[in-house]
Amino acid sequence: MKPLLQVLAGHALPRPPVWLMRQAGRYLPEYRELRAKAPNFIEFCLNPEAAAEVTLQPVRRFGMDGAILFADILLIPHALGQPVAFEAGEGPRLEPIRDAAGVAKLSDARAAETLAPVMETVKRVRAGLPAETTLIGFAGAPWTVATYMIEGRGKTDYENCRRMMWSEPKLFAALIDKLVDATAAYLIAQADAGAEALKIFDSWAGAVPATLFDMAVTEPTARIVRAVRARHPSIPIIGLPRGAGSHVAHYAAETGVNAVAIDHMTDIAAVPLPKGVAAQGNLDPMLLMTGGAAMDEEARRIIAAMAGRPFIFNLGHGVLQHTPVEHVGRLIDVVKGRA
Ligand code: 1CP
Repeated sequence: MKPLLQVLAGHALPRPPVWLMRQAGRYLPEYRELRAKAPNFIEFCLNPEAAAEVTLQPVRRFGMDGAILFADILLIPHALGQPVAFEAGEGPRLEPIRDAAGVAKLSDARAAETLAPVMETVKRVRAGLPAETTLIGFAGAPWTVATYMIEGRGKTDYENCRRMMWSEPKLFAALIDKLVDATAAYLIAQADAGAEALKIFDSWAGAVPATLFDMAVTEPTARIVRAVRARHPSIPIIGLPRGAGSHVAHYAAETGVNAVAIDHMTDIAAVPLPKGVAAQGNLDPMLLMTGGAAMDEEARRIIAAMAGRPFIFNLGHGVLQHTPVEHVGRLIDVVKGRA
């Protein structure tokens, strides 16, 4: 079995497998070159030839144990009919959904057709990957995707989301229900196409008021996990409840994920995960940017702290845009015991 899949099955390996969130992307010159040729980011994600190529770029250069499908969590709102645009240097812009009419307009009637190119990307990547490398498909978790759909952009204080959750819980639940169904169908299609593991990114889980955490994060994720397992009983699923702090162990137990990605704010060795659930993480992406002896030491410290447990080396969040390419190569060498 491939090393990453062994760990996701609950086994501890002498050397942890490694991949990095956002390992494909703007820090790589070969990514920037291809990206510059695409008219816009959504079209780039929905171009199987380009998306398969950028998925493979970091694996070719550095030999990670996992390849993460090149796509974006905002393909789901796009597929449900909500206009999504990426403005250069400004991040995503969506027409915000704030009322029942906005939620009612979302339709999954054409979602499978819109997302079909992603499945073609999955097939191409599977065909082009080294035998030991695992292809990880993914989607955003309903809460994190909803933050963009409600606010209309990233990097906010989630004020409209929190207002809706508290004052119009039925409306919020209706939006989450649509996202659960669309996301489960999307992940099942990725698994049908050849994804070997799946990841559910709840990047903004840390913004949810504690009282509402289960309603917004744990339960929607658990529903997606159950739906995927009904079709693909043995596909491993990684959850990232980023910023969830004290909720992480509860999230792991209640969602039924096989692995939990731990952010860099959390002491990874101290998280009480259920038996057999793997941990993934959690080097600070800033340390990958700054590099040097401090990076090597921290990587070795994390590996030593997780020895004997099912563990996948990764960052606590995505590779930052201005990260020197050499630092990424060095980190992979350190984790693989080549340096
Ligand atoms: O023009 C560009 O090149 C845009 C930059 C970019 C890239 C490279 C975006 C826009 N998305 C992606 C790819 C991407 N996004 C991947 C595949 C590449 C890889 O991981 O190697 C994945 C898994 C994502 C997932 C994603 N998109 C998340 C969850 C993971 C995380 O980083 O927390 C989120 C929150 C997004 C939204 C998003 N996509 C892009 C931007 C600029 C943003 C907004 C981020 C924010 O709100 O701060």
